[in-house]
Amino acid sequence: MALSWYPGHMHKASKEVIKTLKVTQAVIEVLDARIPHASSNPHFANLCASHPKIRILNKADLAEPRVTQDWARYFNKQAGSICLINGYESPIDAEQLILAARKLFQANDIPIRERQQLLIGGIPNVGKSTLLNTLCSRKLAKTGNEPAVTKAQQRVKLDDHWALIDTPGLMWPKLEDQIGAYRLAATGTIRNTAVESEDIAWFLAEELLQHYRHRLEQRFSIPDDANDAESIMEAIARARACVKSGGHIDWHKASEALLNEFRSGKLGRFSLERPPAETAADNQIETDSEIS
Ligand SMILES: Nc1nc2c(ncn2[C@@H]2O[C@H](COP(=O)(O)OP(=O)(O)OP(=O)(O)O)[C@@H](O)[C@H]2O)c(=O)[nH]1
Ligand SMILES: [Mg+2]
Repeated sequence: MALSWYPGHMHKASKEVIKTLKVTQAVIEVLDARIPHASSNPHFANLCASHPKIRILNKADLAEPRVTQDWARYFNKQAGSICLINGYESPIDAEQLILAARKLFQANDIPIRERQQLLIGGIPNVGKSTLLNTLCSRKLAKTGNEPAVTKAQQRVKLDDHWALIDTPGLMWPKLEDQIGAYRLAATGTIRNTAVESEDIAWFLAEELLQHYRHRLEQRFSIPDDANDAESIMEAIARARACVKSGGHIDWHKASEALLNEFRSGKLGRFSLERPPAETAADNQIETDSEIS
């Protein structure tokens, strides 16, 4: 079944975003560094198509550093776009953000007024409110490890000249790109109640088997002949004792185990997407042996 998740509050929140964009000259688009393409909301991109953007590749501590750098180069080449990398390992600070905003304004001939505001937008659970708290060095916005924590816009002053507006995470009505939708679900953007964890885990097992087999082998003792999602999930079930009475595999528990270990970073750092390549050779995703 096709994945989709567009609860009513997001429709309302997107109308509020449209209003705020009218009095905001630039936006901060927060992307998930593991899936920068899938985590870019096309509806939000349309709403702020004419606004210069600071793109933040967030949760960079969960992605492969070299691939994240490739994405940053890709976004920096786009007109009206500056890209910063942020994560728990090396968080950006207010000074860096203001410097980037000044550069963006200058490059786009936007006069820097006495007071400016930047709207922070993006999909749910990508770390927008955490970023705001980090930049302000105070816990001003509510955060949480589930999508749709922020329900209303919140404006905070970064300093005497710059303010930030945190917004609720937005999805869009129809997820045309279903691979992207599954990647969003795998990283925890879509509410658990809107997806079957087994579907998502099987999709993830296949993606990881293709590009990160070595990691799976190391963590879950995957047998050499395992070559499909079912055998991977079976090995995970055994490694994590997800077995019901009578020795039957508890597929649901095994799915939750894989998703939890992937989302928390216990399984390692993953980049599930690469930037569009200039040449076909650049576009190849490395296999484990090339990554290490
Ligand atoms: N590993 C890692 N986790 C992060 C990072 N930033 C945020 N998180 C976690 O991601 C989860 C979501 O963070 P929030 O800041 O609430 O995300 P949000 O985008 O505001 O989410 P909504 O308000 O639901 O749209 C929380 O569990 C954070 O601790 C990061 O840089 N690295
Ligand atoms: Mg939030």
